[in-house]
Amino acid sequence: MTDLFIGGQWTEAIDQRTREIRCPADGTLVAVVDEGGAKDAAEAVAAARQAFDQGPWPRTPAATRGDLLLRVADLLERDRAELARAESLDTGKRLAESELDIDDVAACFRYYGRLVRTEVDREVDTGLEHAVSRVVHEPVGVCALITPWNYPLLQTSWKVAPALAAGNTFVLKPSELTPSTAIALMRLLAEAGLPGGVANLVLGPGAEAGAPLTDNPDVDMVSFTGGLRTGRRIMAAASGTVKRTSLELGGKNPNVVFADADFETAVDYALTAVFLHSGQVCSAGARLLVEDSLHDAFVDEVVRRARGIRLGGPFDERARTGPLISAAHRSKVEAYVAAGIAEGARLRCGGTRPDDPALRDGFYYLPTVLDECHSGMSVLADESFGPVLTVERFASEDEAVRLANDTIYGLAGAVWSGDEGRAQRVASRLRLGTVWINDYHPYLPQAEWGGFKQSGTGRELGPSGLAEYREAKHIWRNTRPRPQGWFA
Ligand code: TXE
Repeated sequence: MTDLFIGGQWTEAIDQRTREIRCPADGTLVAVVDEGGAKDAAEAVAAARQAFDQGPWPRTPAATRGDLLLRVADLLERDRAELARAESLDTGKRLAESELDIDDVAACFRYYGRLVRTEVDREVDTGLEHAVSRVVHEPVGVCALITPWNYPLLQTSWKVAPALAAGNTFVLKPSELTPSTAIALMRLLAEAGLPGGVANLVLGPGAEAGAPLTDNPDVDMVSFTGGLRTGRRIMAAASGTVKRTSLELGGKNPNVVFADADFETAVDYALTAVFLHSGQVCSAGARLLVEDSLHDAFVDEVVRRARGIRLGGPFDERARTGPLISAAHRSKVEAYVAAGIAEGARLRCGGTRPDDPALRDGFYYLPTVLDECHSGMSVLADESFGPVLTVERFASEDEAVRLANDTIYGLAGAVWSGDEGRAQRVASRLRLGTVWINDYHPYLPQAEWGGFKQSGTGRELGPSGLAEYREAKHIWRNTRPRPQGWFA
């Protein structure tokens, strides 16, 4: 096996360890891949460092880099079916969702390819006759890109595309659970003509293959998407050499429904907000906040429909959602629900594994609704990252805002109201990186994505996504140099 990609060469893990990748929907063996560790990570960083310091990529004109990204987008579209299938087998996600993910991946490469081709240096007015000044952009250097398992290739593209557009070199460390599409991407980057050493891939567990990237002095930047606890650890490790960090650490996202919202639409989206991909979405609308007068009817309808959601594997076309990523993750979700019930939440549906024998070999968990939740409960504080909806009620606009903001997270959320003025007012008071009004989950590659508060640092997507991977340099030129005479 040669699944690691270092310095333009496919190579095996130095310690020759391997890992079985199994589909979470039924446990079938998907692949056996190399499992790297600290030594592989060090080699990959050395290759990326050399490519940055001596290779052509950082000095390649931005327009040429943009052209390469556009070629990668074409290749992603060519291989769409194969990539979507690989993503579904690794994650257990419905094939139709993986296909949309691959479309979004191609769109991300296309967006940054075009953006970087059209950029110009910024001239600055010095106010002086004898001096001109401009600001240019340069790559940050060697980037460690560490990605999770819920949207493996999509999260990777949000980092790889802007990092390459800006002229960096990188080491990618995908989740040990879902490496297949990262391996495929390395092949496509090479096919598109990326010079050796610019893109490097290390596989393996976070503590062994990921952590050594985060304190290596030759790494200039760490971009990470994953859990809050890991994010804190990475920030601390990166502080030793003051690396730039860009972190997306999930959310505990409020979905705020006022009584004057369109009932059918708000119910429908409340379900999608939390149960899409079994809640394994950083922006999942896991906290439903409903106005008192609407509460009973709204929650009854959400529960009725949640009970009817069909679970199934990637290729079950009638399934609406799939399994959790692993046995360990399902245990975590189970413990979270048990804690909520012990704290006084009212279990309205779910709260257990399905009894369908056809689902026995997968890590399934039923869509779950916990009603009567209130401040101070751990179910409102922590991310479950599973198909679990908590319900709180509120009596006024002020209370809705206060409860919605009562969290250490600040990634995303929604407001539902038929009153445009109220919706805008509430949206402006929510401490969230993204607020949807009468909608849930859409995003745009050309708009920003990222968290307030402990949901992270920095921004992905949009022009700010590119700015994350660049240094701005000010170049001042004296056009008439001559002695000043101060110390004559
Ligand atoms: O994530 P980790 P896990 C949340 C979600 C989930 C929890 C834990 O709540 O239940 O995180 O999930 C690598 N140094 N999210 O354990 O550990 C790891 O190998 C360097 C939210 O799966 O954060 C993987 O590649 N790297 C989230 C990546 O970090 C390390 C998506 C993410 O794993 C490392 C996923 C270390 N010390 C989980 N430890 C989102 N924001 O969308 C681990 N890794």
